Amino acid sequence: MAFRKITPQDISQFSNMLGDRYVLTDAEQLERCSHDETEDLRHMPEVVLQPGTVEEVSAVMRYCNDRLIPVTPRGAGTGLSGGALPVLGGVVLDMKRFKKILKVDKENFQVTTEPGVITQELQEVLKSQGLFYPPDPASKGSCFIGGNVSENSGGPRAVKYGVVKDYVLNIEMVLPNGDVIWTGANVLKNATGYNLTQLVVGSEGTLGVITKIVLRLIPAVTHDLLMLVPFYSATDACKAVNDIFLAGYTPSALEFMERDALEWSMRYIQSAGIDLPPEIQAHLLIEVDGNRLEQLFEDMEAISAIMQRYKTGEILFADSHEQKQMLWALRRKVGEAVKSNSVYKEEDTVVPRALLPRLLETVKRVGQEYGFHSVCYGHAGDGNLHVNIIKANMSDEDWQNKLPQAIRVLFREVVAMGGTLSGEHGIGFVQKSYMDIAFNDIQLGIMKKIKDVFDPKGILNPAKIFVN
Ligand code: 2HG
Ligand code: ZN
Repeated sequence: MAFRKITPQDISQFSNMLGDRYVLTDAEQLERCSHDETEDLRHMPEVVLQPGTVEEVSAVMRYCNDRLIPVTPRGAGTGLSGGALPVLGGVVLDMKRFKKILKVDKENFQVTTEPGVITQELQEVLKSQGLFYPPDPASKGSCFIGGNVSENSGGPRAVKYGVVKDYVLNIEMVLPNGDVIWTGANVLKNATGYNLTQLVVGSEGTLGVITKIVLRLIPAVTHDLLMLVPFYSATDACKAVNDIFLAGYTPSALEFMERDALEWSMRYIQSAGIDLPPEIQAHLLIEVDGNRLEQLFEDMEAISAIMQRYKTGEILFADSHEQKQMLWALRRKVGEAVKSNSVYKEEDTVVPRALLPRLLETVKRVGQEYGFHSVCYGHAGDGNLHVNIIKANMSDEDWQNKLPQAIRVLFREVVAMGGTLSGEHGIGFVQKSYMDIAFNDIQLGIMKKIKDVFDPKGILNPAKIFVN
């Protein structure tokens, strides 16, 4: 589909719809919306529009759909697969004005929110009312709940509480032609027609613009314990993960960090952090939570005994809120620390959990064969390993041409293990060329037909998820 460039007439029409102050063409705003947190990619929009109501979103979509102007929806711009990049120019639809928590229905354990609410702020408002919304992406302090729904985000607590999709009951969204629909109903069980809600969750802003979200909540949990277990071998750390579940325990978080990940994060946040003897190659950060503290101590004792079946260093039990905060800061800042340290490529591999040791060994073997260093960390409890490939002294030529071959080899081995390309960061723009490894033409054909049903002119978030 040949898209049309934006004209001065379009700009004046957008001003009529939204008001001048919400039609942004200045260099600073265009630059702000030209990137998200994905590596160092830039694609400039022609205009940034900031609608404030569903009706305004609908008017903009109808106008752009009729004139073949591409529209890229944007939340907080914390995405890691280029989902918010206006790769074909056109409009960035900045949803930051949709920042109201519309209704907390305590009795039904539900909340109705607009998409531009910061995830952690939503969680804190709910916690003050004894309600818990668990999904906690590393970027929770800045990411929008709408972006979390669009990417079906995860985070450390997914291992016990699940991911975003497990909490979304209903979505109001604006279709590319301007029609406004709800996808489901505000009920905990729903076997009525196709599940449009779950189809939209994780659709990366390619099927419609989310304007309201109804989330399921659970009762707040009162206690948690945290420990950091050092391992002499990174593979052993990965092996120890599944032993915990086989022994009947489900931690509320089970994070893996290679030595470099922790070391770089300590340097990045200038935290004295923790003692890191040279023989230690990896750590597991393990949390248990619940309402009976004595049970948690028993569980933690049992889990640390399981860990000590392997060669471990001195286990650090976080015995204060501050120490817990410090350990979580070290874990949550790894991504930023890597980004600040080097040009990198982030792969969000995921395999059946018991195969995590084999995944780590595969990453390191492919790195040997193709000459790249990797810093690995992530949600070991989900079998989800973030592989940060570090450019370091790799030539630009190899970085551009040889590395994609290495990534294809890695993804083919991941899929052969029963895994897939992304556990939580999505496909967006940067992973789309690998989709043929995970899906055949029939499967990709079905996905593209679904996209055509929602967006027959292909104007919404174009050039994402699929190669063509
Ligand atoms: C995490 O688990 C994030 O830390 C990855 O999902 C963050 O790669 C990043 O920047
Ligand atoms: Zn993650």
